[in-house]
Amino acid sequence: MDKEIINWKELLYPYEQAVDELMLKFNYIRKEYLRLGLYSPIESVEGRVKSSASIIEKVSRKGISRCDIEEKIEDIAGIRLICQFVEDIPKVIEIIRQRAGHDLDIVEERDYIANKKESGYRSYHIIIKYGLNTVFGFKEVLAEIQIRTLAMNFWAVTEHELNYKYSGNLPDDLKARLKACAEASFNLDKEMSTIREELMQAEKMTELKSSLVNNILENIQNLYFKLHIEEADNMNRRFIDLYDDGDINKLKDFNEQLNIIAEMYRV
Ligand code: 0O2
Repeated sequence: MDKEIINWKELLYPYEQAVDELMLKFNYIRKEYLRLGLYSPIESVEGRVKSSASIIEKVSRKGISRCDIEEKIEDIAGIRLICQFVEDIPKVIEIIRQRAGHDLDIVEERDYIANKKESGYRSYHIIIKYGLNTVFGFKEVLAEIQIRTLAMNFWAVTEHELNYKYSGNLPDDLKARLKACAEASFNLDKEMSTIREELMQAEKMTELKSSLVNNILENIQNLYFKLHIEEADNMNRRFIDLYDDGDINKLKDFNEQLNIIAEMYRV
């Protein structure tokens, strides 16, 4: 292996700039969603520059020449985008893909969610090429964006710490327990998504019901105003019965009938 001294400060500085810029950009995406009163698929943004020790470890583990560090180590600059739900992940991937050719280029995508790693690790990785304007001119660096849920992140951080403590030699029983935890946390993600879907359906039904009720009441009131008192009374009684019954489809039918009657009296 080549033995020249590496000026780590010089080498890592552009990566610090890349991490700072990318974190700012992704935080602004989140802010913009919130400013518009929308749900943000990005829950939080993290970033780090790989330590020189960790780069050296990877270089020797992978047999990479030191002069190829910048070309072969793709995660010197690392960004982590944490999502609340699994279904947010494709949305975040799309946000990044749409920026390709603008302020970044996509080098490779690795789907460790569809194809989990042997350890149980799940995340979606996108390797990007990111352009920087430095004092010395334009420079492109590689960066790795990891997209994962809160549950995937909890697992990965814990497993990473344990691996560090055991210097990468986790005992077999611990490995097996961690794998089981990875499955449990993936099932938790799936269950949370189902619950969220049900909640959204319930919300939709509540919105539909309140818009139907508003329309019905407006039509009944208009009948009164136009002095079709008997008809209005009759409709009001039917509405109260249907409302108590709680069947949204009957309420929908009734709303349509009322719309027709309201149209008739409008002429
Ligand atoms: P750190 O501290 O995050 O920098 P590799 O051979 O796995 O080291 P490769 O093939 O170049 O690396 O890329 P890969 O596997 O797509 O992504 C590497 C990064 O993904 C790792 O960086 C971890 O952050 C994460 N990762 C990959 N596999 C696992 C895993 O089994 N468990 C956990 N907890 N994280 C994983 P580093 O350099 O390992 O660590």
